[in-house]
Amino acid sequence: MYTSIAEFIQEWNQEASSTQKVLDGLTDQSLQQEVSPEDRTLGRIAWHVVASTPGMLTEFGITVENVENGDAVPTSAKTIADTFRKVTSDTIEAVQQQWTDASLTEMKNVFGMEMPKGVTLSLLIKHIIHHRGQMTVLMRQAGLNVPGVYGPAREEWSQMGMEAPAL
Ligand code: NI
Repeated sequence: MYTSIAEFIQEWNQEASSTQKVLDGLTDQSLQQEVSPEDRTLGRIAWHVVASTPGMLTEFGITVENVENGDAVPTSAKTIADTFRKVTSDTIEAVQQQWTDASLTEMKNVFGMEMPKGVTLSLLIKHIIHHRGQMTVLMRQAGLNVPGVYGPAREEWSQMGMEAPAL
């Protein structure tokens, strides 16, 4: 749970920028990549990350612009990545303008559960991290380069002139 808006913004900036790198690495064709015909495609997961962020903020009681056509996955990877850039800055602006450090301890019913507002912001970030992990696996399956998230990705070791650790 966050106890200050500044703490949230700092973590949001880090996680949004890693997520942006993943989204910027997608190609139009890769959006069709799927783990099975019954599961979300890479494009649908990517668009879910983008569109669900203002959706969750709205559930938390924050006024923010929704993503247009949130149900229809764009065919352009660039549209998805560019929309996330806007969602990222809208999120920072809305939280900074509408909540204060003191409001983070207020309780709020979110998705049927009572929780402090400072916890809702943790959920927002955890949700993105969860789906970002799924996206990097589908990116491997699609044959794309994967950007490092919490450490170098396989291809980044060789760019540094080093071998990736065995495990
Ligand atoms: Ni989700």
